[in-house]
Amino acid sequence: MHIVVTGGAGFIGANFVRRTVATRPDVRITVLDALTYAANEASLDEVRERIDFVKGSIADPAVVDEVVAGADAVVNFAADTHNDNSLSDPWPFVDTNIRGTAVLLDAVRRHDVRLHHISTDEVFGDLPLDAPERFTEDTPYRPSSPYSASKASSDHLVRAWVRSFDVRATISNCSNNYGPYQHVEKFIPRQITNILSGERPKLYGAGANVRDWIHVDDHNDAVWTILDRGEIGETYLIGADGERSNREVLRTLLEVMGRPADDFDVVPDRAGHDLRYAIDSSRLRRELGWQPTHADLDAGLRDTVEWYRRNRAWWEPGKAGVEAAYARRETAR
Ligand code: NAD
Ligand code: TDX
Repeated sequence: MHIVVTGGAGFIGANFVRRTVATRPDVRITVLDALTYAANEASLDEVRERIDFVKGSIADPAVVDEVVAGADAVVNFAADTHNDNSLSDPWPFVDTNIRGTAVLLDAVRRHDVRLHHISTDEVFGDLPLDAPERFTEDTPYRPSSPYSASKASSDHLVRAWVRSFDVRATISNCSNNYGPYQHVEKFIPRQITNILSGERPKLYGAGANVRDWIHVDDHNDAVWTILDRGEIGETYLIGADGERSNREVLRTLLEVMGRPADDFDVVPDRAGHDLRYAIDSSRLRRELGWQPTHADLDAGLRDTVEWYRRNRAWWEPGKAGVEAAYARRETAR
């Protein structure tokens, strides 16, 4: 089997490539990645000999056509992914997430190649803080940010190409991922690397917002489950029942890292900040037999802290630039 992994130098894509190389020696992998600021080629160092790598954008029809021709499947992780960035400049999100997905769809249609499109639970908007309800495959789309609206658009495009042109595609919407190789702009790595750099963690507002955390390996196992057994044209929600407020996650990180519980700064809140995400993944579990294996979020956070401690060379070069951009944005607000 020959798969094209777009966005394979990013957080989830690189973990997917590494895991696939380790567990499925029969799978040939071509990574297509534009190597934006969010990519880190070092994430692929240990598997580089085992894969083909093409630098290029999913929004470039010529490159995409060449890479997709002859593949059996495309797994589309490529996207602009940070909500905060989408608030200051939405255009790369429109270009990659919407136009890029359309270019990919055209290519898989032309070459009759299977597509699995990676999406997010943010397409559903948010849920009230103190309510039992969770997102399901039937929840209406109600995205809040330019990022989540662009991901919602991409999902609609995939469904349109399935229905109108019989493209063989599946979609998954996953909750918040954590684990190794995540960019330091994101919540958990930002706080861990702040502490490791002698800076205080930064909590948006009161920290009451809830995210539903899943280990990146559980997400990627679910993606393979859908590639293996998913029904064409269908959507599956991926989540591991890991709901926690940002304040609670930060408390755990401070404790694990031996810092006092109040050793953080409260900074101005994100505009339009979604309150709560929560995934009901019973369809994926019932119909395809997937189960998460990293059920213990505290243990997963401890391992993640340990990974950033041991891999300073991976994150340190980009850290100052990310913090400078956050500081600029804070003063602009
Ligand atoms: P990331 O920002 O860490 O990595 C994105 C990768 O895509 C980078 O390597 C970047 O260079 C590449 N890329 C960006 N624009 C490109 C383009 N035009 N052409 C080719 N490559 C391009 O993102 P991530 O956190 O690994 O997310 C991967 C996917 O999973 C995204 O589609 C995202 O929406 C989705 N997702 C993420 C989460 C999460 O918690 N991180 C949760 C649910 C869904
Ligand atoms: O410094 C911070 N302080 C803080 O309190 C940062 C960076 C974030 N936060 C809060 C905002 C969110 O409530 O933490 C929560 C998580 O923030 P992010 O890591 O930016 O993730 P989120 O906005 O929830 O989106 C993530 O999950 C869904 C990914 O970035 C998306 O790509 C994915 O689709």
